Amino acid sequence: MEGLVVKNTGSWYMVRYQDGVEPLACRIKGNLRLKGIRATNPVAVGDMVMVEVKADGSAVITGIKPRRNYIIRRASNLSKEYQIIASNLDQAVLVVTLAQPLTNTTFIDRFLATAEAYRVPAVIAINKVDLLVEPDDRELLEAVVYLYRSIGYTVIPMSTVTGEGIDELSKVLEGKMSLLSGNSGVGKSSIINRLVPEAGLRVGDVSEAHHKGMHTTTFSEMIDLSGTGAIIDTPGVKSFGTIDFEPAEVAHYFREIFAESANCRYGDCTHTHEPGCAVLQAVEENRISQSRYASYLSIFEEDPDNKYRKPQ
Ligand SMILES: Nc1nc2c(ncn2[C@@H]2O[C@H](COP(=O)(O)OP(=O)(O)OP(=O)(O)O)[C@@H](O)[C@H]2O)c(=O)[nH]1
Ligand SMILES: [Mg+2]
Ligand SMILES: [Zn+2]
Repeated sequence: MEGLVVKNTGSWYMVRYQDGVEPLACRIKGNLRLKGIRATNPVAVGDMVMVEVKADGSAVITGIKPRRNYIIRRASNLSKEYQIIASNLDQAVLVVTLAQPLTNTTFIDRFLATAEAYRVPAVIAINKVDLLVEPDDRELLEAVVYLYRSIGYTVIPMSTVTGEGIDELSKVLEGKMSLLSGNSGVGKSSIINRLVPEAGLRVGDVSEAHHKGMHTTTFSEMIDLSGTGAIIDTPGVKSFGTIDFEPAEVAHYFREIFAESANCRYGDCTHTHEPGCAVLQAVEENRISQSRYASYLSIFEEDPDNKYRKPQ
């Protein structure tokens, strides 16, 4: 039979094969692991899978149907292993915070670039805006909202404490299969609990929220929304390594850099040092943000597979 993977608990995969029936706990067939040789998880939440139920009642995933799309990250910056975060998505919501903790812009931009590369529309939710009360914090919030909206992304400032932005997020999620991703402690599970109170997801303790390496959610799980659609809660990720980007492709995944690159003198411009580079000029003139450009460069410089080296 066939089913949808709704939860991954490490060694078990919960597969929904019929509406209104408890999902079936499945193992993976041994040789399925070998096929996804570099993936730490050959099967991801969102996958449609083939399941075989044995005579003894145990269930085994024997195959994965082709994925429409997925979000993937390098397990760590230097690692060759990758992790498929979720598959078959209508959109990915990146949850970021500008305080407790501060999400760094490189992380945001690498996530967005990956979403572009794998053709998953991305939305940015800026959570915990209730904590941004000082004028400096409000200014930072405005700047971040302006930056990403000007590039063309939907940005939703929100708070699970005051309820700000919850209705707007609800509308964006309606009828869609969405991934919720971001650093640990930004409030992904809190957001889902606010949207679907009966989900009862575990959220981090306020007093422990700042401790490094604390992950409250340890497994990915799909939760049905109250209306139509579903949302996938995921464990927080610390860094976001991009996978297999050809150097010449990277600019394609930064919308505003790509638009500007049409005006570069050389067709194979890497936008790092070339004369007549329209991107460098736009950075100089603040039409492309320094932080976005720095993120663009970081993909070249930190990617171990990168064949491109900056001239000394
Ligand atoms: N001030 C404030 N705190 C929030 C808000 N949303 C969540 N929190 C708190 O942030 C902490 C972390 O929330 P979680 O929902 O566990 O965060 P998470 O992103 O699911 O974290 P992981 O599961 O570790 O990836 C908890 O103490 C929440 O109560 C918010 O809008 N404002
Ligand atoms: Mg969580
Ligand atoms: Zn250029």
